[in-house]
Amino acid sequence: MARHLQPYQTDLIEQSMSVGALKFGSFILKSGRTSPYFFNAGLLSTGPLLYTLASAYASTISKSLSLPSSPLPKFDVLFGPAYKGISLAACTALLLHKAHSFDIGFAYDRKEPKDHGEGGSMVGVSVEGKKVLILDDVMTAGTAIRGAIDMIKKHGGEVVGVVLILDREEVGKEGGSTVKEVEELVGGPGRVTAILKMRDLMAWLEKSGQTASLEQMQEYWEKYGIKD
Ligand code: OMP
Repeated sequence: MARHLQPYQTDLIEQSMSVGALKFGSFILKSGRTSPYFFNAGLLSTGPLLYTLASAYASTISKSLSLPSSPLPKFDVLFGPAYKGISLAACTALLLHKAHSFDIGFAYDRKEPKDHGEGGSMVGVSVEGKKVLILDDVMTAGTAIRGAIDMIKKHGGEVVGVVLILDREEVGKEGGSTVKEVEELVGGPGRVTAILKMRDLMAWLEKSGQTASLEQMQEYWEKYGIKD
């Protein structure tokens, strides 16, 4: 059955394409894999683009929480890992308040701990004793997310979920699903959600008749896509 894309997903794909944040071609990833596509969230850097992105994050979170048997519990703090996660989490906390009436805190980390003033490596509301949702850009093998989970645990917070722009739906080094591995760390199935998945990008390519890119994506999926 054809995959149905929500308007906010199509908007995000098309606006990302228009500024080169989503590209199809040949790219070497952090994991060393050669990928036929790359998503660079750092290029979503105008007011209108940030609005599109934060609205999509807020809709994804709100939709996930409103499911009758939501796997994602209510949370207290939205955490954006440095650097890219910081502005994205700030904008999303604002949108969650404005458009969905959520009252949540916002926090982020410093890559270089501060040794004067208030000091430390965490900024924003304290995560201690709180339920924390991590917001990040892209997940491939889960290295970046695992670092953020460890950081929050070290500061006494409980990570209850992860929300991403793009879940690349890839297998990890051991051959298992990265999402499943990360879900195990944050409370079980359904705790990792994403605005877009690799299969959404393939559905969009198919709908827009970009067959050459779609074929390369299908080849990559055969090699590194999750088997479910
Ligand atoms: P993992 O840490 O392996 O999950 O890779 C996620 C990170 O890879 C992201 O935070 C980015 O730094 C980078 N990345 C992208 O930004 N976009 C992509 O499409 C792919 C990657 C990547 O290198 O895997």
